[in-house]
Amino acid sequence: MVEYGKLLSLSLALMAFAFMFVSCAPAPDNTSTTATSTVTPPPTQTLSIVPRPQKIVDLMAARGEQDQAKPLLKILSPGRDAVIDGSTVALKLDLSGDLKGYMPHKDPATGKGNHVHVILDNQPYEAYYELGQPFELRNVVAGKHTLRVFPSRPWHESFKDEGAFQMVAFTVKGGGDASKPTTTNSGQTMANNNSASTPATPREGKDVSASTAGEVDATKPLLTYSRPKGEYKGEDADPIMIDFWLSNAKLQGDGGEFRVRYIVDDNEPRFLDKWEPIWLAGWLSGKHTVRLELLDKDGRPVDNGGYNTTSREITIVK
Ligand SMILES: [Cu+2]
Repeated sequence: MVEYGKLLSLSLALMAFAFMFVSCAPAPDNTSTTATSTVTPPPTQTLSIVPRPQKIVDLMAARGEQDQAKPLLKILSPGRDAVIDGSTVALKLDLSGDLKGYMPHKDPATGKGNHVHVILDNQPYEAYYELGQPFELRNVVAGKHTLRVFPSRPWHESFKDEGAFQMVAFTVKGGGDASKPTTTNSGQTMANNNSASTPATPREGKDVSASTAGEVDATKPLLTYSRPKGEYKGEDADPIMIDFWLSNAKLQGDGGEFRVRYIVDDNEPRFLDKWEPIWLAGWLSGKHTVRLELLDKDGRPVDNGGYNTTSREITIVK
């Protein structure tokens, strides 16, 4: 009897254990099956190319001839292969050429205007408005860097004439703190409050992310990503322009052999065979990635220091 009692309590314990296990295990399966069958699938984004928006067409008409300008940009500072002590790099540009009234300047009322796109290494560009004042790149880390510049319009479309684009390589000694995070998008114009050398007038400038140059060859085909970047809100959120600069490469639709491939999120790749901006409509609110790549005639990516394949995350707020 004693033996039987032991056996009984053991089997009761085993049954209790088994019951606990059974009652816990299947639960997640059941709930997930129920959930997937009732949730509406997320809407898919279908982008299409649309004409240049009418408000930009109207703006161009109001600007007179300046969109036919042939601006020439020169980088006065930093000099070619300059070695700079410290983490602040002052950029000075000279703008000449057939300007037809084109001049960078931010309208204080609208916060918009012609400006120059300034690209350190392969980071997103910064806007430079008042060329009479140097533009400071702050917190630049030690090492080799490249700067690329080209003139742009208030809606961020670049001028594409020969001589509009310039690139220079330079080296920073000392440099900024690589562990410091990227500064906020709190505005393009910031007074330098943290040193005794605070200029009397606020200077344009920006803290930059930590990066160094790619092994880029200025004589080889080079795709410079310009737009889109950052956040797009309200009426600016649809359509959105894709724009880039091409050096030493002609696209197939322009009589050359190269193509530009763009990929939005994980959609199928699409191709650009003419060097001109496109406007894409149909964006959904949220974060998206836009990737631009330069391809050779066989459809293979053309490497140039890693700059010819660039992805940016953008945010659409509708
Ligand atoms: Cu711009």
